[in-house]
Amino acid sequence: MKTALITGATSGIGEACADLFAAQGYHLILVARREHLLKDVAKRLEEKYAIETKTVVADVRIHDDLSYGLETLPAQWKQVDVLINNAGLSQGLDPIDKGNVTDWDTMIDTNVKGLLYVTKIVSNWMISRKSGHIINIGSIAGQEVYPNGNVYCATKHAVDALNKGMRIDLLPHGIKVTAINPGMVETEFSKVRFKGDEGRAKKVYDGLEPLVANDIAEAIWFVVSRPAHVNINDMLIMPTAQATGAIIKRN
Ligand code: NDP
Ligand code: 8X3
Repeated sequence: MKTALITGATSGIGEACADLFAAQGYHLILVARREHLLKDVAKRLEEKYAIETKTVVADVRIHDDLSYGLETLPAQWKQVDVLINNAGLSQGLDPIDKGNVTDWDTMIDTNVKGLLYVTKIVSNWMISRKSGHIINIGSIAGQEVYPNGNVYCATKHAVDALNKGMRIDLLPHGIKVTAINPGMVETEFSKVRFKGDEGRAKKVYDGLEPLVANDIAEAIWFVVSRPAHVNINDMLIMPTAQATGAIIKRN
């Protein structure tokens, strides 16, 4: 039986990955801040797929809490085959001179530092077993920059660099590293970016068919299920209606 650790498992891409990996018989370690949602996801998947789960209620930005939550897992749960570094967010969409400093800190702390904190702990577990696969959720925003995307794009460019760096550093240990870089996926992402403004969030997807979270989960499953000698370094996945970060065809 294999185990996947998924950060940001209460919603969107992370929840879809939890569902798909559970369907494939994986045991799951699910990490996020919203305890009630995390427990609901875990219970639903245990009942539906007869798998086992562990939930770790933690904010990936707070190193000591995260470290305590992960390091106190029973030893057999530290045999993680797949880590999906998915927890992340955008806050605001403003020109650089108008940006909110707290929003910048939140994005940098979550998308970059949080991903690093999780990776340091779990990569050590993988190193001791000389196997594992780390999936980093980047973005089209990590491949190019779009107007007002400044700091979010910078964090996802950092994920792209870390993805490459991890692959080099973990090569001697037989650990695969892959970046999955989606374009627009309709999840809670825009609602979070616009701080609960549902109308503004909905407008992002007006007149086009965005990706859904399961599209990304399926791509991740494809990557993870390749033979041992094959690694997919990265994958850029866009809605058909989106050519670049900012060039979108709307009806
Ligand atoms: P959602 O908002 O639906 O999900 C984000 C998840 O991250 C939630 O489960 C949330 O859980 C968790 N999370 C956020 N902050 C923290 C934190 N500090 N500590 C722990 N968990 C946290 O968005 P998506 O599913 O769309 O986003 C998932 C990833 O995909 C992100 O990295 C995002 O940047 C990336 N992405 C999204 C795209 C899109 O268009 N939707 C496109 C490209 C990339 P909780 O609030 O319970 O902590
Ligand atoms: C999220 C996709 O296009 O809003 O990473 O930056 S986008």
